[in-house]
Amino acid sequence: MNPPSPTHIVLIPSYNPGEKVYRTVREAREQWNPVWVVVDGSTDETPGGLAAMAADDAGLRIIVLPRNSGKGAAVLRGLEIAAAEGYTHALTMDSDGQHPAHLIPEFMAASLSAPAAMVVGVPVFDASAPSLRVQGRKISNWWANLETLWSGIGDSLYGFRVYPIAPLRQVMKSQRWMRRFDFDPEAAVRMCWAGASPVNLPAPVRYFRPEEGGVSHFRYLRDNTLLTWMHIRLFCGFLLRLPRLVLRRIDA
Ligand SMILES: Nc1nc2c(ncn2[C@@H]2O[C@H](COP(=O)(O)OP(=O)(O)OP(=O)(O)O)[C@@H](O)[C@H]2O)c(=O)[nH]1
Ligand SMILES: [Mg+2]
Repeated sequence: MNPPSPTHIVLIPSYNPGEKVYRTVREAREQWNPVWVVVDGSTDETPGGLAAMAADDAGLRIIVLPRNSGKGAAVLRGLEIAAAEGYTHALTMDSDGQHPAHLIPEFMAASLSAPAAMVVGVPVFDASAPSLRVQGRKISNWWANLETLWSGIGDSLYGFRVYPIAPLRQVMKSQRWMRRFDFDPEAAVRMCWAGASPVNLPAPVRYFRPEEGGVSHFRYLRDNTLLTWMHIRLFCGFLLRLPRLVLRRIDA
């Protein structure tokens, strides 16, 4: 079995993911040690199933939040515990089987060779991807690139990333947003502002049909409203930081 990393954890926020979570966690464990799952008030049977997996596996830890508080809030909870235990970096991935566990070692290696950077997955879509989602993310990517003065964010929405924990905690604790689906894009932008430049790596993403066990909690109206509001406040933050961003770009 892989020896535990003293610095890098895999962190999986999970909310009612269905059966796919077991395979996701197993595949992540095959690639990395330790793997932590933050169960965010799930009401399906996965809290019990995951606890049973962890009972036989010292490299797997399940953190249970009693109430659903959102993807970003669940990640932050994991980061707080990881920081207290001396870990410095976290690879976040979804619990629903869409992200490529086999690329965990490659992403961790990129982070180990550039510890101050944020390693950002750039999605490679196959035919399973709904075109509305593929096209829709171009809008979020365009805004994220404007808000960072084109600092090189390859994709603003993909949650398969390695973050340095200390600056991400600082960014999250400095304001009350980024707790739900606004976590991934707002983290990309604010981490760039904080000076963690992105290292982009391609990573395939899969979309499963419901009959294949695919589960999505993304709600078009609710979450696109959340993301629109997020880009409005990020744009205001961008205007405030514009002189600093321009100076940084000139110095680079
Ligand atoms: N902790 C936590 N995780 C959540 C919550 N909602 C979703 N997630 C997790 O965040 C990840 C992404 O959620 P999805 O609903 O698949 O959203 P998505 O992947 O952006 O959207 P799709 O492309 O439609 O699947 C999954 O691992 C979910 O289990 C939540 O309220 N709390
Ligand atoms: Mg998903």
